[in-house]
Amino acid sequence: MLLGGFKTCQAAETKEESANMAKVEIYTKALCGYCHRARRLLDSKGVEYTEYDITLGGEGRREMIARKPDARTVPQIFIDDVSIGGSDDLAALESAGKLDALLGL
Ligand SMILES: N[C@@H](CCC(=O)N[C@@H](CS)C(=O)NCC(=O)O)C(=O)O
Repeated sequence: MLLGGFKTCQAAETKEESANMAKVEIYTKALCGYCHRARRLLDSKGVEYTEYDITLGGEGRREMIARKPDARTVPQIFIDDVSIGGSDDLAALESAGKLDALLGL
């Protein structure tokens, strides 16, 4: 009985967490220090994100430019489809104490 109740509780929390979790996407290139720095910050938060490696250009790069026409550098980070900029911008949001709310944490 007790075990059953505990399981139900866990399931509800998991569902709630994923409902609040933001969609995070990051366009990166290989050997990009700023990309590494951005990923490390996101990893430290334990959030899941989708990474598009555009080292070779192609469709991923075209898509990034379509979403953010003035993008000249990587990483380019999107949270819930809103461009938040690059690694410095991500770090600035963290320093300002605004990143967790954006990430739904
Ligand atoms: N201020 C930017 C700097 C990003 C940056 O300079 N990225 C380099 C790669 S590490 C870049 O995109 N260089 C131009 C290129 O690779 O086409 C940020 O914080 O994201």
